Parts: sequence; structure tokens; C-alpha cells
Amino acid sequence: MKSPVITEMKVIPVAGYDSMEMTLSGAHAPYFTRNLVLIKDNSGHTGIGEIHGGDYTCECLNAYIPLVVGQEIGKYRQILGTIHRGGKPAAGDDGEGIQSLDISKLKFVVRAEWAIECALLDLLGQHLGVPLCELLAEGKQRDKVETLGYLFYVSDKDKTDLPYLDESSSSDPWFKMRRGKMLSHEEMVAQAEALHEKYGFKNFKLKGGVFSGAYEMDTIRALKKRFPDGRINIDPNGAWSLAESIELCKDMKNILTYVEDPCGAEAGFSGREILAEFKNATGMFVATNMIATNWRQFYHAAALKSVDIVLADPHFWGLEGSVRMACVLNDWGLTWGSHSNNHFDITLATFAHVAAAAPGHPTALDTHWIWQDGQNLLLDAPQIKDGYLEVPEKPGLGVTIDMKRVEEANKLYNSLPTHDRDDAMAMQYLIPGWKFDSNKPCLVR
Ligand code: GKR
Ligand code: MG
Repeated sequence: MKSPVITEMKVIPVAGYDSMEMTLSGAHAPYFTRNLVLIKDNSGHTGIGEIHGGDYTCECLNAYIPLVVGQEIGKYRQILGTIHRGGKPAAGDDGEGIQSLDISKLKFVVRAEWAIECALLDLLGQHLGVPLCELLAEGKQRDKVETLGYLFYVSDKDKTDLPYLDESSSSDPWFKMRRGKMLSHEEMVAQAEALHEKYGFKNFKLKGGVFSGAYEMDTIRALKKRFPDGRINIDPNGAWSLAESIELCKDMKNILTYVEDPCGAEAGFSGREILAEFKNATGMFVATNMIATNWRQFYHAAALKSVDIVLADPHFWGLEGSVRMACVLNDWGLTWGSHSNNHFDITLATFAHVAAAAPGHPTALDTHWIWQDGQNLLLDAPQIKDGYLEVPEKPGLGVTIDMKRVEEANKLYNSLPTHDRDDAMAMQYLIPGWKFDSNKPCLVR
């Protein structure tokens, strides 16, 4: 008896709204983009997947359709293997990855086929009558997944004429706050308080690489004062030099639980070597989503003992690959977590399943969903309550797509002049002629 056969695969690019969040890359534009994959089989089921946006990823997905349609869902590993091994590096992919957070290279680190993996696992779970997480590694490890509050400095959108959303009249205190300016220590503590109130987060990550390291450490101190039991982390995306990172972190051991990508490649040494030196000098726990984004990079990071926590985003590593990483890390006494970019709730559901299958004690999961919450593409988006993301219980991904919302998001996408992320565009309203520099916080020019 054969497993169901795939009859159709659709790729739907979509867009959603964002705040003017600040990072080393500049300022988030009013819109973010994603690509959705919908796969149907001859048993009447539909599987769904979501991945990063942009024309490159969309074109890759469309090119894979003939390799997917007509195949049995039971052979999903063969399908993915054919796609994964068959591709040649794209023009412009120099293998550098996102070591320096050049976001134009993110599309090469993200692998379009993992959206197909998600949709196929969704179908297989529905066929077998089990939730997706039961199909990964040793199956479901937990019913809910600890999640962190991802804090961003937010710039004043009124300094631009860009069409950012205004939610200042919302009755929800977090929604009311999230599109407006938040740059001072007090405003950042208020941001964390609103998130704690709405989602119950007890752990926070501050996106750094915006102000001077000293200013950002003062924000961290203010956050720790307000949430003394919280695990607090800062991620300047490698903006600081090794010497500056050591200086900034030397008094922060009881304040920061760990630090994410404080420094990166310098003086001819790779980010893996520099982070190993940082760890030796400070004894702090280090997380990364920049210097170990594939198995070859991870080999060197592990050999050098550069990191303690690998944020293995399933969009970089695949769902199976991310959980495979979680197993390796757990066996070696290291910690798994996941990185995120702006996303819809299909990714949220995917993260819930992957993290549910990660053995051991993962670090609280990253998610940008709090900045998008309300722009649901699902009728039943998983909820974050008391700081934990619930894991859908129904078979497969366990969620139901809202096609009306998808059509609207696709319409928005088609109305945009460009589909690729460009954080320099909004930033140039704040600092004319602003250019990305991987070693300078975005407001330090
Ligand atoms: O969405 O601006 C953002 C983030 O800063 C993203 O680009 C990072 O890749 O969240 C990410 C991280 O943890 O490094
Ligand atoms: Mg990071």
C-alpha cells in the first residue's frame, strides 16, 4: 500500500506589517515578507510551511515544484535529499554566511526546501494521525515550550514618511505601545513589563548593536533590576570588538545569563576563533546564530569550544536538522535554542513542534511573533501564555490556514515595490546617507 501522493504544490509570497525596530542592520521597514508553501495530497489533506521572504527564495521554491508533485509523502526524505543535494551555490553566495550580519546573505543561509519539509511533515502527521513533533528524533518531549520576550529599541516612525502602522488607539496595552518610539532605558523596561503582562515572559533578549555598548548595558541593568529572577541576554550581532566585549561583560556575570554573538571576525581571525577567546577571557556562556549556521561551521565552532548555545533556526537547518542539532548538543552537555526573524504564525507553530522535540533543556525560544501578533494567517495560531508557547495537539502541524487572510497578505506583497529586506532604507531617514557597517552600532556614526 502506498502513502498518499502529492497532487499540487503552491508557493504564495506574503507580506505583513512591522515596527521601526532597530538593529545593527539599520531599522526594520514598514513591511516584512515571507513565502508560504501549500502542498495537497490525494487523500484530501493540505500541508503548510512558511519561510523567509524575497524573490530568491520564492524562485527556488517554484523551481522545486516538479521534484515534489507526483511523489509519495512517505518518501519525503528522498524528495528533500534530491532538492538539498541537487542545488549549486547561487551566484553571489560566497560561503561567508551571516558571520558579519550582512542581511543580503541571509537568503543563502535560509534553505527554501525546509518550508517544503514542514509541509510534507504536516501531511505525514495528518496521514499517521500524530502531531508533527512525534515524527522528529525521539518524539514529543514537552507540551509547551519556554519562549523569551524579544525586546527591540524602536525608532520614531514619525521621523519618516513611511507607511508604518499606528496602533496607538488599540485597547490592548502591548499593541498600543509596539509601533511607537522606545529608546530610553525606562521605555525599554516598560516594553518588557507590557510583554510580561500580556504573554507572561520571564526571560528577555535585548537586540543590541544600536547604541554604544555602554548604553545598552545600562538598559540591561535596568531590565535586571525590574526582573531580578529573569534570564536576560543581549545580542549585538557581533558589533563589538573582542576587547570591547570583554570590557563590557566583565561586570555583567550576575546580570546577563548569557550573551549572544557579542563579537565576530577580526584581525584575520574568524568569528569562531574570536568567540572562543571571548569565552576564555570572561567565562561567560555564549549563544550564536551567526557563526554556526551549518554543520561545517559547527564542526569548527565545537572544536574551538566557541559557543554553549546554538540557535539552530529550522529555516537554516531544516526541522529534522535542527532537532538533530538539539540531540548532539544535549549529548555533549551543550544547549539548543532557535533564532528567528519576523514571521507569521505558521512559523510559530513550526517552532513549537521543533522545540517540543528538542531533548534536554533548551534555552527559551526566540520569536518575533509579538511584533506581528494579530496579523494571523491561521484560524488557530498557537498561544503564548505564562511565558510558554503551546504545542498544537492535532495531527501534523495541527493548525488551520485562513485563506482569506493569506490572500490579503499576498495582495499586500504584490503591492510592494521590493520584496527583499532592506534595513538601510528606513535608517537613512534618521541618518542621511547611512550605510551598514558590521562593526558599528547603527546609531553610532
Ligand atoms: O530581525 O532584525 C532582526 C534580527 O536582528 C535578526 O536580523 C537577527 O538575525 O534576530 C536575529 C538574531 O538573533 O541575530
Ligand atoms: Mg542573534
